[in-house]
Amino acid sequence: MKLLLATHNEHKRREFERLFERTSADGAMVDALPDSVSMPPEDGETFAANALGKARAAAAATGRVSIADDSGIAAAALGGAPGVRSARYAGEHATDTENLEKLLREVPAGSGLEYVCAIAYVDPAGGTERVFEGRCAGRLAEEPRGERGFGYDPAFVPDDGPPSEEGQPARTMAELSDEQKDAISHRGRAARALLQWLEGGARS
Ligand code: ITT
Repeated sequence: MKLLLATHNEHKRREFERLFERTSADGAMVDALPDSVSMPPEDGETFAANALGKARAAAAATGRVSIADDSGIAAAALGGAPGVRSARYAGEHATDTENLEKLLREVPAGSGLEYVCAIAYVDPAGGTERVFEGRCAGRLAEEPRGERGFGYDPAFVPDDGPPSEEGQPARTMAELSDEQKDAISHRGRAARALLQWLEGGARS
């Protein structure tokens, strides 16, 4: 089974490819979205609404079964912001670095964070639509660390990450291996829920 992945974010695409490769018992795979397919504005109030908008647009443009990811970070100190606005936190065309720097300026170190990911599944032929959600709790690092991952990962210390070396601070998501991130990440959890549903044969 091949699903069209409605994202223009290369980091997300790579994470989905490896999550599907490692998790799918039936060899389900994701195909990249053609550049010609444009995504709708992300103006929903929830991750689920935005993910559904992207998956529906890809399914309508191609006629293919499509999935989309809408994700972000919620800071307790900001009442849950930036949330669905995480990609545009520091401005409409902000880079990952600008967004990360703004979070480090505005949120106290050690305060609570949560990553959230909604994955929408849309089958245009059968009319089936589903949304799967995954979360990962953590807190803001004292300073950014690590070269792996993307986005807010250098500032995000997951609560259930692997133990750090003696005398070293707890590891950020950007200091984890791909396998370690996938095991606890919001996207890993949502993708496994999707695959379990797909491969359980309950697709109607
Ligand atoms: P598409 O809409 O094309 O999928 P996007 O980058 O615009 O790509 P979103 O609107 O879902 O995606 O925005 C997600 C934001 O949350 C973006 O700022 C990411 O950097 C951040 N984010 C999501 N998952 C993350 C992760 O696993 N690690 C770090 N940051 C993440």
